[in-house]
Amino acid sequence: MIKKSVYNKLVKLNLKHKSSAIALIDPDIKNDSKLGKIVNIANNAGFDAIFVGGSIIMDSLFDSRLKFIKSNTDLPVILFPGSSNQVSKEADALLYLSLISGRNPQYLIGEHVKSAPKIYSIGLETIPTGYILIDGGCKTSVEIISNTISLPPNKMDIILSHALAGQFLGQKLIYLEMGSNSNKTIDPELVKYIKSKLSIPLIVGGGIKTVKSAKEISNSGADFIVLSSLLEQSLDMSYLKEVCDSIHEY
Ligand code: 1GP
Repeated sequence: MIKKSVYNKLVKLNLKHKSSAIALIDPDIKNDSKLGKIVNIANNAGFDAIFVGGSIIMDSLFDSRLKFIKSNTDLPVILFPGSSNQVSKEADALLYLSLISGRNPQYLIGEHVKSAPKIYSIGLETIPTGYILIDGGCKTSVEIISNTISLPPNKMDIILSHALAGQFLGQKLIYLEMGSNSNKTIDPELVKYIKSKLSIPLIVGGGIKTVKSAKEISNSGADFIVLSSLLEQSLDMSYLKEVCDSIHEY
């Protein structure tokens, strides 16, 4: 059987929506007791896909939680790996992340080399993604773990140069990240500026916790909006529905 490309599926989503909503699930022990509820909201609030991954997993149950998520949803399940250890045949695809805002070779090529033989042997689809950290005012887990620094949000041309470099290197997506649970979101003006110059889809995430902020980012041209903390912390189906509607609707 020929598997359909998950990347093509993602791109097609945006033919019917203003932006698409992605539920990011951290498969860590902290979410163990509420994993079923989180997946249920991802399925029924209007999300279009699920990302699974985290900077650190505090036990060895990554695979079994991923299996649980996959067996309880029909949405595409895409790995958003914190390291080469978070590669699994249970997922439909993998964001093959290059942390292009940083200059740490481990996250530009090292983790890729370590994971490549496993990806090859399980036949997992890879979606090359340029990952760009933007400073939200406090140090994020990704900065600590990756030993990189984020880009200042007011240096729009520097951020654009990174995004374009990612595109020219062959990335299929650019992800602008403010950090999970950030007090700020990426500035919609920055999203608009980057989007106006890129010809590949743009993902935006970090700190989006209200209908207002989701709508602003979506109106500014983000193709995909990632929500994690709101989902984990509120578990409020009707509010999450409102947020997803505001992401989808023109
Ligand atoms: C983090 O962009 C994501 O990688 C989501 O951030 O947890 O703030 O929604 P939040």
